[in-house]
Amino acid sequence: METFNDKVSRLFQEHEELITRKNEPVEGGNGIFTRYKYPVVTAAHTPVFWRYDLDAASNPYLMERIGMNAALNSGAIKWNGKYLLLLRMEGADRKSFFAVAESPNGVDNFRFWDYPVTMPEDVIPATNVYDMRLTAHEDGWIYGIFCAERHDDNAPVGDLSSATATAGIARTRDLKTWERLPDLKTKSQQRNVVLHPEFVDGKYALYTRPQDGFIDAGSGGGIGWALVDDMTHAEVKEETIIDQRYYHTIKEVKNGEGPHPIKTEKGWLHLAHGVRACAAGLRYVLYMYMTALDDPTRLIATPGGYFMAPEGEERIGDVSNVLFTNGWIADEDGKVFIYYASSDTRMHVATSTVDKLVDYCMNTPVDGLSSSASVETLKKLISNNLQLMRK
Ligand code: M1P
Repeated sequence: METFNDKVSRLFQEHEELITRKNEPVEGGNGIFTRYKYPVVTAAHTPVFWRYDLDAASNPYLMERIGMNAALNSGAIKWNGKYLLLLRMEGADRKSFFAVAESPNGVDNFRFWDYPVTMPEDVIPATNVYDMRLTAHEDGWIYGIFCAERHDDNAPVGDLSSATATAGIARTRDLKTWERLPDLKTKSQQRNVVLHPEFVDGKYALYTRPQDGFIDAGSGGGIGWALVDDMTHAEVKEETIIDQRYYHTIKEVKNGEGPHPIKTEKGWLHLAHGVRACAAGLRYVLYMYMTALDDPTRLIATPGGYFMAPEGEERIGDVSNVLFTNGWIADEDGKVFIYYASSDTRMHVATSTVDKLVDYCMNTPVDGLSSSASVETLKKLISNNLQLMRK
């Protein structure tokens, strides 16, 4: 009969097999990026000692005591030669929290640090925190901006669902000890706020996403931009929309900046999410755009349509039909690791290069905003190709 210690050994062995499983690129694809066969981090990747009480006296049946529900929307950073994900973990109790997992190669062998992040709550405490964007800023700090969610105390008595979204801010020098800064002051609610890595006109620059309510981006217009004097008392005084939403596009209902943009010779390379509505609910896809180096508010490339949409098992999960990203890593050799979550459940990686992504942005036709415009764009490509093929 299997003893308690045998069961413990089995748990650790199965877990080790899972986290050390070699990941494989999926052959084929569209030439823009490469997906990988397995998710890089799931709830099951969390250490056994997070979920089980390993004391035979207090847990004779060796039952899971603290359930993990999902591993999703993760910030990312290259740190001491390792690929780090700052994960949004969600427990069975629906609370999200942050935890770091590191990999030697960016595509597999992600191993959690022993403890999750202790995020100081010496501001107005939040009920839930999630979706951190990491920015190693030129001021020397690593900033984490995330959504701090609180119950909306202005909601009618008995309404336990209404909430508010605010940008929480913290900074660190080692990704272990965090200093909490006051939340971002803005006129509207905010989610998907991201810090630009460089000073602009001597100020900190933020990508924002003004929204009418907790869920509804409404009149917010799109991805905004704001300059801020001081991150220790960050306040958005003026906000301009730099990436607008349009009717009948992949970002008709909402959009939001992903990770901070990557600086390239041709401009700032952006990755974002766009949301449309359909009979099945909301559909979240990833899209890209580029802005000018001399003016990061000026769009210079707006490839039409989505860059990545949910496929296969990615389409199913806690919130189905969702791809979401808030982390990528550009290596010194130009390789880019795009970390994305599917259906608010698990984390994946896709790889590409800076050159390919810039080419994608510069040469993918823009969205002409109507069926007839799309047909004209398609006809142009077909006709050029037919001429080439007949030569
Ligand atoms: O459920 C999909 C996503 O919904 C929200 O994103 P947005 O604010 O753009 O609608 C966030 O709650 C995000 O965490 C979640 O993945």
